[in-house]
Amino acid sequence: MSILEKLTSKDAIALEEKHGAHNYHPLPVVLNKGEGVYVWDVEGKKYFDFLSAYSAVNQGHCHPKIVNAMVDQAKTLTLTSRAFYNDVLGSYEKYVTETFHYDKLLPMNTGAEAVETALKLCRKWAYEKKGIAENQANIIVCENNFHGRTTTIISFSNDPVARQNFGPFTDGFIKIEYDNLEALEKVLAENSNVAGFLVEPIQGEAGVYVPSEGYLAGAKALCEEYGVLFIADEVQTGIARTGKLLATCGNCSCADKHCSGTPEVKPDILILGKALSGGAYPVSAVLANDAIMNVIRPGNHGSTFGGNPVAAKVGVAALEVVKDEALAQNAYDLGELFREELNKFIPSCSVVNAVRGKGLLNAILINDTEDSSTAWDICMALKENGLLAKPTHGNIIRFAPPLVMNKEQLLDCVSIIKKTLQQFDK
Ligand code: IF1
Repeated sequence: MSILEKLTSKDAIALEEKHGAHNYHPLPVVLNKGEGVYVWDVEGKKYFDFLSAYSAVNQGHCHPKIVNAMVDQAKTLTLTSRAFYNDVLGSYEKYVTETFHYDKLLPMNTGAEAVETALKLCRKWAYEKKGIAENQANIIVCENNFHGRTTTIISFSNDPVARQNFGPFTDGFIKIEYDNLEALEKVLAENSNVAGFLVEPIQGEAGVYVPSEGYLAGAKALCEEYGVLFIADEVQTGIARTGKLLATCGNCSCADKHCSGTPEVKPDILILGKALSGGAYPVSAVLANDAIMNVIRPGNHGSTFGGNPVAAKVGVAALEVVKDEALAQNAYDLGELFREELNKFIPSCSVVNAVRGKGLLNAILINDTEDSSTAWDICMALKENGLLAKPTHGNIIRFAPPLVMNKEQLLDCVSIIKKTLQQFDK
């Protein structure tokens, strides 16, 4: 078979099975086109995308403004490395730092790289500004976290599948229960060597755990009290996904499309990724004010592609789309509608226990054991019914459509979800 021949789904899956590492277990669907809230498989079947590449495609698939920005820049200058300046990076850094109200931005590519950057920045600040003895800094993290797949990041994961046989691991992390301020205060009171607290505003992979009202504000206040950096990993929750520009915006009322306020809980270090590029290109970033970011000096940290001109142009276009199309407000409104509709339906369906989430980051809890295949089976049935979603852990199905979805499309998706769940009702 010529590699140029049109592949069937079966062919494409066989090629990956033979020639690709088996580091994923995808749903058996082979996509070859995306547009807005829709994707198509190689046989031409159309689906609603209810995963958005794990909240990277918030702006919808192949958004013309983002794609055009990428193509135009790619025809001009793709990569200079940071050995030289380029004429795009500074403007991108200005735009993004003014959008999120920080002095400086350190550009990277993937979410994990940005998390690693934040950890290094936090440690360096702790040694050079807080005065913690070298190599003694601890960073507090939460049980059931997900921050990426590098060796240091999995060092503080408690997911055995993500950790097994990848040791030895990196020291310097203290794990506490998520959404537990007493646990945080206890560790802060007992350890003078704490540099920072790394937290997801909503734990996505753990099953879309939304913390109690006031948790993030309380954690930030404790960090301030103990002189510890509050580090928010908004790789998945950021860029309008939860109904605000950032999940740490909390109940900030700046509904206007250009956020003029500052987040209700302003992180000392903000980590962005995924939808910072609208899913068109790997773009991530770490933002902080000068008192923190200026501990980084030439040669301390970097990346070949970090801050490349294509990423910079794509990042600006992706954020402009979020603002110009008021995607945070849309995510807020449609999220309320989605949970309202499912909460009306759930009492009548034995296979689902609850729905939870914020904005258009939601999940349903399936009424079966974690090791059952029910959630997977439901996702397979959703696929047959024209909607793509995937379980997170075991019996939880995450629902995260592109934020450009309209009310009519959302209600169509709710109908598909309800019809499918009824197929499993006992
Ligand atoms: C996979 C999960 C989601 C993230 C947060 C950092 C990163 C991620 C909060 C790292 C990445 C992705 C990774 C991808 C699947 C997906 C995922 F299932 F793995 F956990 F979304 F929940 N912080 N999440 O969610 O960003 O390096 O991937 O750009 O690894 O399977 P990345």
